[in-house]
Amino acid sequence: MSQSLAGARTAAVPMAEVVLSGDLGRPSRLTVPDLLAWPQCGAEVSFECATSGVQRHRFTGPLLYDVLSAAEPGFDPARRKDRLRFLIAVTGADGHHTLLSWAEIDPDFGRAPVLLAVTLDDNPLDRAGPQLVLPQDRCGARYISGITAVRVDGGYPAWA
Ligand SMILES: Nc1nc2c(c(=O)[nH]1)N[C@H]1C(S)=C(S)[C@@H](COP(=O)(O)O)O[C@H]1N2
Ligand SMILES: [Mo]
Repeated sequence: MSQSLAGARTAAVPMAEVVLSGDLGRPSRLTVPDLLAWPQCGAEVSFECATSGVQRHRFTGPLLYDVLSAAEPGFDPARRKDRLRFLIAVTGADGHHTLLSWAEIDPDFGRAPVLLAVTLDDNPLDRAGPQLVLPQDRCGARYISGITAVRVDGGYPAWA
């Protein structure tokens, strides 16, 4: 096969991208290789699935907190109370989604070491897209795979 044909085949399977949007000074689109730019953490986790029982996996990737902090959320970092209004919505390719509070992953509050995983059991997630890893969760339902969008929203409470 010619070089150009091989290249065309590779290009035909687009690399997954995560759209970072919302109340951010620096919104962006990130591929899994882009996520290697942050310090990588590892997590050996087990979680229970309501339908398939207990699963154990090893994940690596950057902290969600680090990636979102670099995108400059629209709060004053010096004012801790300002951060408490912020929510993080994470969406998978199949539409499965969940919400986290900013405070849940903030080192001044919940300090949950939530990852945007780029490997699952030593396999890269370049094509599938990153997976949300929440070592503190007993249940697997928030381990969203094939993440396509992460939206940060500081509009809560809506009645303020
Ligand atoms: N995108 C996406 N991620 C998902 C789900 C899903 O339906 N869609 N299911 C969740 C649930 S309920 C569990 S238990 C874990 C592990 O699911 P698996 O056994 O299908 O891998 O993935 C989570 N991540
Ligand atoms: Mo599940």
